[in-house]
Amino acid sequence: MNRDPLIITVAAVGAETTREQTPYLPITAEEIGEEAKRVREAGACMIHLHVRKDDGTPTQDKEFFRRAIEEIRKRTDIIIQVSTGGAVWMTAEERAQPLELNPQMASLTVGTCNFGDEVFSNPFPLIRRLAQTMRERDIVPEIEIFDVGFIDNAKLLIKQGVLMPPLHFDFVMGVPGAMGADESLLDFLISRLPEDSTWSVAGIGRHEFSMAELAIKKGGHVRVGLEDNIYIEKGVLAKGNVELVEKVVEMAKKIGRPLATIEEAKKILRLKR
Ligand code: KMH
Ligand code: ZN
Repeated sequence: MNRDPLIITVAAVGAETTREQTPYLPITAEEIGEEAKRVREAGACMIHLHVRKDDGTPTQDKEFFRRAIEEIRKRTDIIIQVSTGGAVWMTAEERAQPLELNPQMASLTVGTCNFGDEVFSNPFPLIRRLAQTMRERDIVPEIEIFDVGFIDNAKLLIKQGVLMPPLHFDFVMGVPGAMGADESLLDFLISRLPEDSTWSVAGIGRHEFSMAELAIKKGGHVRVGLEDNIYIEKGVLAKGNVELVEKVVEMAKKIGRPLATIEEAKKILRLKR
């Protein structure tokens, strides 16, 4: 059994989850700062960050990111990974904005897929542009894999010199319109990764905890959070991101994976700062 330190990432806000769906969604910069502190204290090492306007509308506005990051940094040393995915209707210019703040890490989706009734559009020129900005600014990408062929896209981008291995991948499993979420698929994805890659799983909706358990057992890392799932169990809302993290911490304890410290996580993820 794998005993390597486990990185728990929290997708705390997202772009699609609403206050109507759950009253526990953090929206303002202060709420996000407080949530980051709580999940860090519960054992998470990284926050995958989206931000919202005060009315809850998702935005990639740099100033909203700046404020949220300030509030997070006032309270905790958690690793900050900004989203460059944003919401499906955003332009490439909008999506790139938070990179100007030189965060430690940023998400980078390497393909296009259906996303519910919408399309999450990531053509190669957009991916190349985001990847290049990240490289210029020493921002480490987390490669988001929503569908199987995205791994081949990542390999092509490595061959073209756009992405530099070793890379950290996140398998987003169970988005309606993209790949499903089960063990055989996870095993296949792991088998297709470029050498020396590290990986995590974000199980969407009801798949969140079953996929987290598999990831812990197989030596990967875990992403949970209200972006991906709002329930702690069937029909019961999680009272914030912290409950989701606590459930994964409990699992890790039972399975025997220690939680990564921030320093260990930075090393595993090969962060530059
Ligand atoms: N909101 C989704 C369309 C990312 O953050 O990089 C895309 C997303 C991925 O959340
Ligand atoms: Zn996201």
